[in-house]
Amino acid sequence: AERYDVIVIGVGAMGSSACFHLARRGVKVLGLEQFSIAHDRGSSHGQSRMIRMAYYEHPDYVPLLRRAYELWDELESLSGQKLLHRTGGIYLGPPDGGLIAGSLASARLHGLAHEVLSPGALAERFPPFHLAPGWIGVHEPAAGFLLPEAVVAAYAGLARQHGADIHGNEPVVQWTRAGESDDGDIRVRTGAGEYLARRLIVCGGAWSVALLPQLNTPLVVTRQVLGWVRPANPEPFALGRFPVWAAENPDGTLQYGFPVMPGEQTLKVAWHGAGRPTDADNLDRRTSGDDIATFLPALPHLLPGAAGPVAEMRVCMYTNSPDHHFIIDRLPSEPNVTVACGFSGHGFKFASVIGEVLADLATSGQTSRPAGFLSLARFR
Ligand code: PYC
Repeated sequence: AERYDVIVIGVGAMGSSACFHLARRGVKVLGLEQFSIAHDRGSSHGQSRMIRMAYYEHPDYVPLLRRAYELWDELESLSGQKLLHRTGGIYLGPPDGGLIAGSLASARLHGLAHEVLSPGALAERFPPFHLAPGWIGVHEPAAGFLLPEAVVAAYAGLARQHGADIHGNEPVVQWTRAGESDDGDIRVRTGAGEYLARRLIVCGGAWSVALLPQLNTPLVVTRQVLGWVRPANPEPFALGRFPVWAAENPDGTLQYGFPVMPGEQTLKVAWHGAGRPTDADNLDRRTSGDDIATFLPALPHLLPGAAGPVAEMRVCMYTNSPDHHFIIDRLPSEPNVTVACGFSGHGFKFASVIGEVLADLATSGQTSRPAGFLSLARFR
């Protein structure tokens, strides 16, 4: 069996970044991906992923986001590609709701640039948006979106340039501790062969459930639908004029969306809430009227000019942790195995820094990045 310093299972958002960070440190790394590199079967496809700093989910994410932004800038310069569009972001909802109150709490605690918009100011500055009675808006200039497929391909390509072996279309059958005599090495078996490594990183997205029975923490995989609608006049929604946005529903879930991409006539809108539970291998990729109902009825109230026929839908997955916060840790029962999972529908924007943290944890057992709040200890 060929021997590596580190094997990474899952070369999606987190895994491609981990492979890059490891390889550029001179670590001998193998990335194993069951589908092609930058595929549309998991959680990192569908044209765009939002990035924001005034993090309503918890202020502890903000220091990680600062580093994530630095690393996104670095990825753009290393790859020579535009991967992050800073469009600004508009958040809409009741002032005491999770989205507005949480975003403002993070912005104020960490001194992040933002502006509270009264209904009058919003109407003047961002006319396409309509506020419900009693709502306010928050504008965050640093927000925008990433191009997920291009990011995964760029990280995998750069990892290869630094000497990483990245194998696409090679599903992992099993990983085990190789035995005491092997000093705790990890053995990974795929359909094509067997590999040994000192350390293993598992970032299997929705497949983490099957890959990590030792996790002892339930992960719920859900089916999520992304929609593209065709407004009568796409111009006000064009990239360069229109921001990314999120609006809070009464149940705390969000509607959200993106600008019209250059050369296109449709804009992406979707619902951020846990969809119907699924198994990663049995995801129903067909779409129906029930799926349309998750994003289209909100548009006439929020963005009347954007409401139009549905042009396309795509299906992806969330892997939800019990508290909807990420899980980044070494396995207590297998300290040579580092895991990153449970991104719960808000992880992609962190992929640049998560890869760095995974490289730290796998090589030295610790990281100077403030990711301790994401450890498994919180569930014990
Ligand atoms: O992570 O920013 C996010 C997000 C918005 C909607 C779904 N995820």
